[in-house]
Amino acid sequence: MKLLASLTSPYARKIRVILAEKALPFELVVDSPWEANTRIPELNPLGKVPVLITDEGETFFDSPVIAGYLETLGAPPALLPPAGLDAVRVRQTEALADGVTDAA
Ligand SMILES: N[C@@H](CCC(=O)N[C@@H](CS)C(=O)NCC(=O)O)C(=O)O
Repeated sequence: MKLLASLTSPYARKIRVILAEKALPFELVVDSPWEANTRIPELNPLGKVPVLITDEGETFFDSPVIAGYLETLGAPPALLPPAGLDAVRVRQTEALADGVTDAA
């Protein structure tokens, strides 16, 4: 799979940490939405990184969505509870971290 990301994006860094924790092989494609020749708007209507392209050619964007997709691959360690209140709590912590980053 390919991760399209800028090297400074904290959202992309979150995904890179998950990929490293799970030892999932991927190709990092450095792409910045602010560059004139960016491919990001073709892949993400929101025009933001990170974007993940799976080995099957499906595209996922928005880091919580990408994190959820990576969890479905089943590679240890599990980073999200499968369902229930614990899963909601983890999502809330992620939303808080993303919100603090958005505000910074
Ligand atoms: N909610 C998104 C936020 C992604 C985001 O804001 N990425 C920034 C880089 S850190 C971006 O691509 N900004 C481009 C723009 O706003 O035009 C996620 O979690 O993936």
